[in-house]
Amino acid sequence: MELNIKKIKEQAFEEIEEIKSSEEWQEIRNKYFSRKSGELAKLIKDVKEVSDDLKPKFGTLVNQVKEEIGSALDQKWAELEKDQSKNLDKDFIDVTLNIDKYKLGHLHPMTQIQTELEDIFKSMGFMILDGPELESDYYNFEALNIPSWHPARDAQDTFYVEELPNSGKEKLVLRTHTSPVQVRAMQKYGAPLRCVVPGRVFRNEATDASHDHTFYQLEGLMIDKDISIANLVAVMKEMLSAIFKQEVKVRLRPGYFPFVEPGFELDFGCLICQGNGCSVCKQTGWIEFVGSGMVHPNVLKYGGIDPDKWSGFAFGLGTTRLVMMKYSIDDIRLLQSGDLRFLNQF
Ligand code: FA5
Repeated sequence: MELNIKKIKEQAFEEIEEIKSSEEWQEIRNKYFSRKSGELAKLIKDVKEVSDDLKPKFGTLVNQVKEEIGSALDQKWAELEKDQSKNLDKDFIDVTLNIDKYKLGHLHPMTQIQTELEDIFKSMGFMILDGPELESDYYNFEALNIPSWHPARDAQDTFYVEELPNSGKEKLVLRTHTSPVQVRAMQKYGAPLRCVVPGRVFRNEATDASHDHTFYQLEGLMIDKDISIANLVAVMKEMLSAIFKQEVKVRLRPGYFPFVEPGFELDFGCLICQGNGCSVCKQTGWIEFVGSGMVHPNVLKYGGIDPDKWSGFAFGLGTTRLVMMKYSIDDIRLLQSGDLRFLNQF
């Protein structure tokens, strides 16, 4: 009996020494401590079989071995836990690690400003509309009071799409401005009407630091009873102050556009020199920014709106120029260059 107890103790210690995982630990623990079939339970049964005078001796011995195996198992468990936390240290992921290498993209500065403008106008009750970039000659010119013989067509030369002979299709042009959506919106929604139309426009012209062949505009139109130039100025000031986060001065100069009467060029006070004169404002203290005016009665009629009952203002601002001013960009062509060294600055 004594020999058997010794053998089981040695075997248990050997097996505990070999344990590598919590699963193995559990297996060995069951092997010795299981109440029904465990090795120690078997030894206790054997003690019951021995003569009464030997029972205390073997009983004490079995309890002693039971304690020794139990504490060897406890010690092994502590070692396993320590190893596990060492492994966790090895697998640790530093979530604060600088991931500059994998830079996420971002919105183009044009899109950023366009979204900002849309939010500002939405807050003043304007709808955001869209129109076709490939536009009919009719909406781009005719319906804006610019018939085919009109000299104003020269100011906005564009790219014409060749018609198929006898196709009966409308003559198409790459739109030169966002103004064609004025008449489209009037026809669709009638009066009263408040909308802005952001979008891309095209002109057949030589490029320089402030002119591109493809650029962005935002058209604005407000038609209601008793609309006056004061409404136009108020809306422009509100929009500029929201974009530049400071109060901005505006001024109107007479300007000619066949689809407005009277027409204006609207300038704003240069924010780079605060109106004192610099190279950006060409020493004038003012930046040319928006074509605008009161919608011409003929255009209202093209849109199906009675000019005796309704009046309105319209404007077309150069969004690309606004972006240049906001971020002090000195060459418009950079914006469409696709050059990441430029774009990553925004
Ligand atoms: C027009 O396009 C008129 N449709 C604006 C208008 C709308 C007037 C409603 C009255 C009522 P203009 O050609 O001036 O106007 O262009 C408007 C703005 O677009 C300019 O003030 C300027 O900011 C911008 N712009 C014009 N040409 C270019 C160009 N080549 N490159 C970049 N921006 C330009």
